[in-house]
Amino acid sequence: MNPLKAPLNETEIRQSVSVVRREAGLDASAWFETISLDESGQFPSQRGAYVCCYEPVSNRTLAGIVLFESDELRGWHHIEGAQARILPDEFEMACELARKHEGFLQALKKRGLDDASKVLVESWSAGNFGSDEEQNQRIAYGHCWLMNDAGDNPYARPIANLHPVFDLAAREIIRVDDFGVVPIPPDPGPVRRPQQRQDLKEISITQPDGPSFEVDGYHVKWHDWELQIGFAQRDGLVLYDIGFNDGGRLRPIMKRAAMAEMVVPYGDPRAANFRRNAFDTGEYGIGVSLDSLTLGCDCLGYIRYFDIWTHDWQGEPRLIKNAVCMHEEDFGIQWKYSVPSADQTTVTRSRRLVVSSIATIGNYVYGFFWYFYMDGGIGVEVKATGIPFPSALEGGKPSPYGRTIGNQIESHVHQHVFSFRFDMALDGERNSVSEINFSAAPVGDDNPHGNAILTEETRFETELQAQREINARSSRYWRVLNPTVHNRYGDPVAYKLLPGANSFPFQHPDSSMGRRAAFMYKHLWVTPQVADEMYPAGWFPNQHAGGDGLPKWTAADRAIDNESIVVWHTLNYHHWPRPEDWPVQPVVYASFHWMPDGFFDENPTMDVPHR
Ligand SMILES: [Cu+2]
Repeated sequence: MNPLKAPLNETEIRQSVSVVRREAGLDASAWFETISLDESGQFPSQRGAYVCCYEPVSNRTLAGIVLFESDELRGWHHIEGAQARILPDEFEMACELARKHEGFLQALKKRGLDDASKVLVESWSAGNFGSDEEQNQRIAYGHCWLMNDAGDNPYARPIANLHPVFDLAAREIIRVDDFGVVPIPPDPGPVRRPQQRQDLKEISITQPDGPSFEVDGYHVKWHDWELQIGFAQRDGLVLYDIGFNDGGRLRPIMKRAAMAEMVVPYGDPRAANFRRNAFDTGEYGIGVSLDSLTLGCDCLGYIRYFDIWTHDWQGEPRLIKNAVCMHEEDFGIQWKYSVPSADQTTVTRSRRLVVSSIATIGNYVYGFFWYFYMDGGIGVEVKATGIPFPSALEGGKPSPYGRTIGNQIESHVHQHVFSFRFDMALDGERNSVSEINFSAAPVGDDNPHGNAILTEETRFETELQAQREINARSSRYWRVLNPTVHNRYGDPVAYKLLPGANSFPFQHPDSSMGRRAAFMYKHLWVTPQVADEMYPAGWFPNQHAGGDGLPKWTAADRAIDNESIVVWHTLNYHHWPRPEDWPVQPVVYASFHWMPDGFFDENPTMDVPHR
């Protein structure tokens, strides 16, 4: 195990808090947005924590690095114009504020609601639409629901058009936006049902000889794969030093892989609904939202769990037991060939190593699944479930932007846009990226039968060339290659990034949302490895006006050919909700795949036991 990349432990979180409280000169009201492993690269041989604090009295966000061995604070500074993420503790605080606010209680009364304790108020990030309050205050927009008595679906009964607006720093409601009473949908939308079918027989997965992986701390060896499991408060699950043991030689593939940002823009322009644009990573944080997983429910089989330490806003450490799940799965056949004339069939089974974690953020639940296959493939899959954001029908009909999915309930068109970040290290530090496109050759002397298919590979030299979109028409994919290491056939060794089902954004690029999430307009970005270029919409998207992150960094059009590079892939799941998504959504999948593409000299699974 590389101890420098292990997640922070309880002692280190406590030490980070005490050093910052001692050294930073913060007001007593200041709280801790992030205490996470330092990955700045400034102190490569020491363990440290990146610490970010918010100070309400001055509306300032500040950050620096705590070094554990020397017990000191380095580089502490105010980040001009930055607004810290919204923490779960602030959600609770805001809900309590609303339940006691006279104007809000009156707005509830207008809707026939007398008991505010049954109303859930969530304080969503406000975005940045140019109002003064967004520039000078820490703002959140409330969304409200009447909770059901069973307590299993707080979102079933939306209270439409009612939005308390919070100043989270002052801990007060600055006004209550009320766009008019809409009847509250009547059904409590229970998720847990008294009648459950009895005809499903148990599936039991056993590994009598134990699993095929070995674990040393956070370091994992499985089949020919090696990797180290890591964690960041913001990214959640991080994978380090992914490599493949090829005939006794460990060949590096990626130095770091993680989901770096996700944003969910909604397509309803009315009332305050245009503000629904959650950056779940940058505005709330995936790591702090991870579930504690349960054997037999979240994960089935022979499971190795990893616990993770996170913290609350006072910096008090909080253990997420079983935050990361790892197991092996049988995955059907690996390969098969039959020779009927010889009555001979050869077949091998495929299996994969699964590393996953699940985050619950408000109404939605996201599973992040990483698959390592024996053939050298790496699968990345998001499983989205939970409760689609509901709104109440006005006048008995859905709006042009939504669809009826429940009794008096519509849900609006939206997208879940993920940005995955990969520090590449294919057989060494310096890599390049190319794009492959296929086309039909013109009919002519070289193509008399009109069947010829042309293959064109274009290698990117600089960042602006490498901002690319998917194209099913040309069967487009991208290759990461090492131009100085060659396979048996003399070609540079490479992995292909094969897009899966994907989509394009519909927000206008010059809209507030378009500027703030500009990364979503390209499915591929390639940048040089720079330690603090971690998040594609910048480090502080909350209330940010936009333009930060990938568009800002890549404007310099830096060289990326035969350099240390980062590959970013945008995965866009377009969601037009269905009645079948209600009251809780069956898992939907969004995924893509890395495949060796001349990295090996032949099928790397020829040694897998066959029959
Ligand atoms: Cu959705």
